[in-house]
Amino acid sequence: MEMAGKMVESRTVLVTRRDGYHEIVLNRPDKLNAFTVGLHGELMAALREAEADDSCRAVLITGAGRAFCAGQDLNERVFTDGVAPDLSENLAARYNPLTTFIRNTRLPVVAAVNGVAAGAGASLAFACDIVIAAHSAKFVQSFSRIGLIPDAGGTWILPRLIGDARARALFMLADTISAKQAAEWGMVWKITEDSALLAEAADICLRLAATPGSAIELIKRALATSQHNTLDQQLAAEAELQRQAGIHPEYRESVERFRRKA
Ligand code: T3D
Repeated sequence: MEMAGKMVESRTVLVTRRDGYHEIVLNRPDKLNAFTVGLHGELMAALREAEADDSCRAVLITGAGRAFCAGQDLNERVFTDGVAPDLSENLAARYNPLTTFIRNTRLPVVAAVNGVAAGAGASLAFACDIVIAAHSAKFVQSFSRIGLIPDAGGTWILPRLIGDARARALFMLADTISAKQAAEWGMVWKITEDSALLAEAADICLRLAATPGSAIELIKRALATSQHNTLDQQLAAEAELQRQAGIHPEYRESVERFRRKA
């Protein structure tokens, strides 16, 4: 996995600091990279580290082995003496902060879905800014099969990506969707040949790294408010964000470069 970058290995997440971006690999291939408390902790630490690194301008998340992520590790859910776990605690402590972080970070986050993305594993992918998928990848809203509702932002994000009718049926029927279908429905940006996935993801990250980071951050903020604003409110929000963009040195430098035809 190591190329030019420096690799730091931890138990359930692998991080490679590449030139301009950090690559984060979910690394529990035997369990299809299902979320444990440990994986959550390492993933959040990796994301926070990327955000704190001034040389990092994008993040790539993918999975080791044949899966992207199979959602919550169900082996962590033990019903001791018939006592049910309070799942809201895990959502509040882990899944919700993860989704919020990805949505709010200054960094563009690219998901390279290399295999099955199930349950909160699919929610993780859909929380990312740009999602590409290998031809053989698939998506399943498996929550209802085990008596749960979609979480980690899934009920908010997926209907906005594919519309209520499709999201509602996927949530209730838990059909498995191919990467091709996902692309046709607008769940993902594009699909690639399996062997080309990581190269394509790297290319996207390098392009993002070469784009003014101020613009990327403000685009994320504009899209966040557009989800609930009226048109008038959003026009006002755009004006304010564009004000901020306009006084950023990256704008001035980019315009001057254009005028020099450099
Ligand atoms: O609990 C909370 O905190 C609330 C939050 C919940 C968020 C959620 O994500 S709920 C949804 C949890 N995820 C699932 O229900 C998906 C369960 N997995 C599957 O349905 C299937 O594994 C897949 C459709 C993803 C893939 O099927 P397949 O046939 O390709 O693989 P497999 O044979 O089922 O799995 C391979 C191994 O991974 C197997 O282990 P083994 O027998 O070889 O030792 C399997 O048990 C393990 N695995 C797969 N998913 C999970 C898992 N182990 C633990 N947890 C999993 N989610």
